[in-house]
Amino acid sequence: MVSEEEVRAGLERAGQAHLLRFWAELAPAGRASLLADLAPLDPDELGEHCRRAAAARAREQAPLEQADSRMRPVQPEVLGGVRRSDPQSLRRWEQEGFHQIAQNKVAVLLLAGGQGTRLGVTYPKGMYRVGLPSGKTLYELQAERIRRVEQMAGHKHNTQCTVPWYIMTSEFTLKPTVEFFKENNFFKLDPANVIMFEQRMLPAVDFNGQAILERKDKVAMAPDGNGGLYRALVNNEILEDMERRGVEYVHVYCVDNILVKMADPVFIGFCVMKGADCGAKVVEKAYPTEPVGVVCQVDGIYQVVEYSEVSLETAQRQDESGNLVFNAGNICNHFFTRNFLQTITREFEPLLKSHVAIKKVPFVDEDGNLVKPLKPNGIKMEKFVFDVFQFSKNFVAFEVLREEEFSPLKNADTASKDSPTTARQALLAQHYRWALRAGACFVDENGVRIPEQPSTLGTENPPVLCEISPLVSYFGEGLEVYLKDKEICSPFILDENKAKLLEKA
Ligand code: UD2
Repeated sequence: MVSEEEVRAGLERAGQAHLLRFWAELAPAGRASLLADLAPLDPDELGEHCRRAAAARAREQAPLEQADSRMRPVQPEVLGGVRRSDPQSLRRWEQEGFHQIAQNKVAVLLLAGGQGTRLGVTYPKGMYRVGLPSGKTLYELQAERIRRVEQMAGHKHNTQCTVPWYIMTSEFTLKPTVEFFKENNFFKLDPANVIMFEQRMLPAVDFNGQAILERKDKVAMAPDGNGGLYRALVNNEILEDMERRGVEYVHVYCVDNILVKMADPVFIGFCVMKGADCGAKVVEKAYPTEPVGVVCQVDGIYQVVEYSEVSLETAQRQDESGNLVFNAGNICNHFFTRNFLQTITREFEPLLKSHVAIKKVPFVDEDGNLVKPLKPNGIKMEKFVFDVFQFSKNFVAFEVLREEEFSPLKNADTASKDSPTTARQALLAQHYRWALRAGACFVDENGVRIPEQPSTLGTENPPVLCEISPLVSYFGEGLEVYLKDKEICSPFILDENKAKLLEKA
């Protein structure tokens, strides 16, 4: 246990001794908890972090203008896509993806250390229910997609295979996530193949370069951004675990996209067959200011320019045909080879840029009063997961259809976009389209046929309620056997049991 004297000496060296200013009046429990916050912080790193935060905030506007003028759109030679590529290529990529999955070479890695502030829940976002007829949470959908993709790959290659699920959490999300998985029996996945680990937390800093005390006995800490992944991989020996399991390819994704295709065989196969070390899925941006980063080149090097760091003028720029010039929206679905991740962690992690987020951070004032600021007062420094793209030797991008693959849950239902309602609608519309394609005929409770709307995209409620379990179908495949020419009464949940009954009928 580190003593108060040692911590104090370190803080003085770092110019942060104010963090102990209420020490004398703290009870033993408060002292212990403050020491627990401070002990893991290396004084030199802390001092550097605080100095950098204040300096970065001071020059916050400058890099924007520079990056804007140096941006070029994604070049066609690195871009594949569901609409751009021919059906034979898509089929070959899918086969290749399944082949790699069947050999246990593919893992998925979930970034789940965020605080979900915009959604306004106090628990991890993955535990959220968007109000589907089945009542499933985001985690349950994801777990079932893993089981299904394992099953499909195994079936095609006559083997039993595993897609390990790595989950990066933070101090905020680790405990509830672990508990939730235990309560739900790991959604029938083998717990040995669900590997949770924690990212680092960093102090929030005020505009004068002083770390903020949130309470007399607590430093205001925040996770170090989803680019904290690379340090967390090292600290938790995750790449070693991957190597032991023979994992070569990793599909990294963020927690809140209800349509995410876990270990998508087409995307994996595309990246593998292109010999890529790093890849990103993109969608056409829905509108210029949509809060997604844009995949593009800056000075000839592929990277993502985050939505918060691009000017309105650049975001709105159009070509002669009226299309957005920077149209490749990042959906936070990335492909990395394990070798690439190894190179990043060994050589490049320290070079990753820190991005500045200016936030309202509650604090205790000089007199010990708790203050909830009305204006932003604190700097949080975050690394971004995609900032490693610049180190790729062979970067590729794959464009997917928004209605099939991207509907993020960011906001509460008071917002009109990216909310529980829009996520629910997107999933139900997708399942409705799949069911129609498989030949289902929907009727109401009186047996009267409900007119079909095959182009329902999820921007509104589909005309019927139809939810298909990922355990029955991963991307719409294999549904004819249950649905072709069947009269289906809405609401309709096609789960494994129902599928068995329909198969017999
Ligand atoms: C992310 C992308 C953005 C766009 C958008 C699409 C980044 C940096 N930005 O923006 O370009 O693709 O998603 O939906 O990737 N997380 C952590 N640790 C942290 C912070 C976040 O694990 O310290 C996770 C978080 O739990 C989530 C993911 O990273 O799963 C994305 O975080 P976000 O929702 O804050 O990112 P957003 O919407 O600003």
